[in-house]
Formats: sequence, structure tokens, C-alpha cells
Amino acid sequence: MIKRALISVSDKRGLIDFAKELVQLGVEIISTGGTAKILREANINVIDVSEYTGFPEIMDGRIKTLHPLIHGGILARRDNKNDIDSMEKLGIKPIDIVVVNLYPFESVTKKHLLQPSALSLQQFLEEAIENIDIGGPTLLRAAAKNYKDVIVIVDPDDYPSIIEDLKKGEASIEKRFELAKKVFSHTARYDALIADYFDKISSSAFNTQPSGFREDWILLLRMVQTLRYGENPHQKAALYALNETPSLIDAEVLQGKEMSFNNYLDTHSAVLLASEFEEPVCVIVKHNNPCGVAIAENPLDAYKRAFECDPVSAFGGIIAFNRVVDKTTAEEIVQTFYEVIIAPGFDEESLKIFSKKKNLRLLKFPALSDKIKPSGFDLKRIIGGFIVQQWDTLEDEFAQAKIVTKRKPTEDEWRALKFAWKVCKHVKSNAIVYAREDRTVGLGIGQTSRVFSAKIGAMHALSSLKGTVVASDGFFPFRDNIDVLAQNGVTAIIQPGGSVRDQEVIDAADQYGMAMVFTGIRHFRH
Ligand code: 93A
Repeated sequence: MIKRALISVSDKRGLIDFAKELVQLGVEIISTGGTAKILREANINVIDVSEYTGFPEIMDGRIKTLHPLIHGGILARRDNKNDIDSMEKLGIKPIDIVVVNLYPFESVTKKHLLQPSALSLQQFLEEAIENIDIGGPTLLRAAAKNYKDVIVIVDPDDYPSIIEDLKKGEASIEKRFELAKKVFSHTARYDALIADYFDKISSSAFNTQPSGFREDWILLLRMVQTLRYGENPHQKAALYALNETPSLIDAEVLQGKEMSFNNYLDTHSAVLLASEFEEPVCVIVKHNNPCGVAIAENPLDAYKRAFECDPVSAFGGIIAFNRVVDKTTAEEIVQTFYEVIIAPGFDEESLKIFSKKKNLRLLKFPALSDKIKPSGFDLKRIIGGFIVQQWDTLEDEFAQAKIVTKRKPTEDEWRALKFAWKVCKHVKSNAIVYAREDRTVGLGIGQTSRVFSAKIGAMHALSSLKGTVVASDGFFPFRDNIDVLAQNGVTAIIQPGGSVRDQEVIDAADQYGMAMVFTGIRHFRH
């Protein structure tokens, strides 16, 4: 004879109908806070667990049902004299049916993976911890262990068939055994999910490794989508997101074709370079290198200056701005074919103009209006593993800068040197950047010798290099570079310094009356 039910459910599906039927069958219902509230609102008679045990729900509900009056009532063997004596002595009443489903640990932790940037790892962990159900599995396992005397229901889909059974009389022993089996596999899976989550989080939420790297920072990894192909059409590819903000993956695609593998690479580089500047800047990137960078009072002029640096290479490139793009800038941009434009925003009129270029991808990335500090670490693959490093970001690029030549840079030269230095950090090594104070004029990119980059940068320049400055991402190993730069009319140089032949290089600069600054910082980019 079923007299008493304990109901404590997080998934309230089907609850009211089921409880109504139980009441009609003369069953007394005991419930935890939230469940009792819903039943009461549906005019169903219910006793609170706290009233039943005489012990309040405490610690934000962490302890609700963990009480001998509850667990004794579930675990007592109805045909065991000892158990019956204990019940009588201690006032424990039998509980015949236990209906429990657990805190939604699985859906909460899944949500963390779907919105990786919503909270910090610590906050994720705290939310996950509070969703580890303790009392629920204890009730379920106790009832399942005593399946001979107790009906246990973990799945709301089983409510109707149990009601049917009870209306006919009793649930069979076979049925109760099946329900118990379901419970044990359910709680086993529940614990496995928790263990798996803990494994993923591991020590990362608490410790940093001696090297400064969080041991498994990469593990909260989520595949966002497959990409059409990789760098080349025969390479399959996909896009993955980490639990980081800002995230380029969160940039809003306002129009255009799907972003490609190479688009992501180039856009990433363009964004990092654009974010170096406080002034309105335009960065044009091609094959992961800048081919024109300029600052101005407004995006339009910045674009025109950047484009002038190398209009041939700009074709098919990626453009990044750190200001909202307006109509006039859009009108100018659509004269040339580009793959992607990324900016903190686009005004209405510019959107109309861009909309005529159906394939052009427009990405709105509000983070671009401030200096972007990528979180986590930079990573590159090698056969059998990957190498990880901190991002190439510094608080102050010029903290250690010193003038090494007889002549000091003029104010104009200083402005140009600082501009060139910021750009050169984002150019593949060996990088030689010829610049004026507001624009690049010649870029020597990715050569295997620095002097080749110096020569190629000059070759690329469309305008005169007279009075320009040069930034070099690494030191000059020989004076030949200085000779090339001087021949091209360069008046000031910024470079890390640190070569064994620094003195030879300084002497050469002095000989030409150049000003030279050593930054003490190197910016290789491989
Ligand atoms: O916090 S608990 O681990 N401690 C308990 O004593 C306890 N008893 C039942 N969680 C506990 N429960 C769970 O509360 C149940 O498994 C169920 O998921 C939930 C129902 O709470 P409420 O009725 O307040 O919505």
C-alpha cells in the first residue's frame, strides 16, 4: 500500500498532473521548497520537508533532504524486524515512492561551452559547483537500493505508467527493479559528467605553471563551424573558439560571403595592427602583412594615404579601421576590390554603399575602438605538438629607448619613428618599414636577409623616400643596411640594437648625419 511520496524535482515537467493523481490515490506528498511551492500553487496538498523533519532547509538549499527521518523512511526494509524496531523507536515513517530529478549540471556546463566568453573560468566553476546535486542522488540511490519496498522515479516520462500501475494496485517487482536500474545508470552518468568537467578545468582555475602558462588554458575549446577550406582548397579546415574576450569570432558579419581561413588570419593581423593606434588609422593587409598603414584626422584620409602606399598590393586585401566607417570612406573603398572590411561600426549610409558589393565581407567589431589586449596565449603548430608564447604586447614600447647617434631625432622624425615602430612589429621578419609621420611609404617584408628587406622596401616605394624614417624589427648586423638607407634618403632609424657590430652601425649613421634610436626591444614575427 502506497501511503507516502517524496517529490523533489528540478525538471518540473508533468509534475502537477502526476501529483494530482497521487493525491487522488490517497498518497501524502512531502516536497522540497521549489517543488512544494509549485504544487501548492496548483492547490495540491503538500508537506514541506522542513516541517516533516522539524529541521529547516539550510545553506542556500545545500541541505534539504539529508535527514534520518527521510532516509530512514526510504531505506527501511519493511520485512526486517530490526529496521521496523528502529522506525518505531525513532518515529520514522515509511516513504514508499521517491520522485527526484537532479540539478541541471549538464545543461549549465554545456551553456558555458556555448558562450565561452560570458564568464571567467572561476565564475563558470562556481556556477557548476552549485549545480552538483548531493541530496538528490542520495535520495535516488537510497530508493533504488531499496527497490523491493520503494518505487523510484528519476524520469518524468515514467509518471503515467506508474499512475496506471497504482490505479490497478501495485507496481510489479520487475518494474521497480527496472526503475532502480535506470536510477543507477542516471547517477553514474551524472557523476561521470562532473568528473569530466573537473578534468577539463583541472588545476587551471587555480594555478599558474612556473612558466606563467595556465596548464590547460586551451581546453575549454569549442568548434564554431567548419570552413570551406584551409589555406588552399585541398585542405579541410574549421574554426574553433576559446573562452576569451575580446574574440574576433564574436565580430558581427553584416554582409558578404562566409569568412575564409585566410580571411581570418589576415583580419586578425589587420585588427592587431590597427589597435596599436589611438588616432584614426587605416590598415590594409595582404597575405598576413600590411601593405599600407596610415593615420589621419578621419577614416577617409587615413584610407587614401594607406592605399597610396601600395595600390597594386591593396587589391584583394583586408582593411581594418579603428573608427566607424562613414559614407565618403565607403565610396572611396568600393572603387577597389577588397575581401574584408573590419571596423568598430559602419554608419547607415556606408552600409547602403557597401551593400552593392554583395561578396564584400563587413565585420563589425566594437573592440577595435580601444586598444585590444588579446587574452590567453599565442600558439603555433609544429609536428607532434605546438609552441605557445605570450602575445607580443608591451605596456610601453619606448620605455628603454635611447638615442645612440650624435644627432637627435627632430620632433617630426620622432613622430615618424614611433609610427614606423608600431607598424614594423606587425610585419613579417625581416621587416624594414619606410615611413613618414602619418603613413608607410615602403615596406620590406619577410626576406631572409635584412639588407634584402631594406632594398625591396625601397623598390616598392611609389613616392620619394627622401626625408623618410625607417623601423627595423631586429638589429642591423652590418653597416651595409645603413648605406642602403642613406642612399635612399632616410634621415632617422629606429631599431632594437644589440648587435656585436652596433658601434660600426652607429658610426655609419653618424657619418651620414642620421639620427638613430635603440629600443632595446625586438619584434620578430615569423
Ligand atoms: O542541494 S542539494 O544537494 N541538497 C539536498 O539536500 C537536496 N535535496 C533535494 N539538493 C537537493 N535536492 C535537489 O533539489 C533535488 O535533486 C532536486 O533537483 C532539487 C529540487 O529543489 P526544489 O524543490 O527546491 O526546486
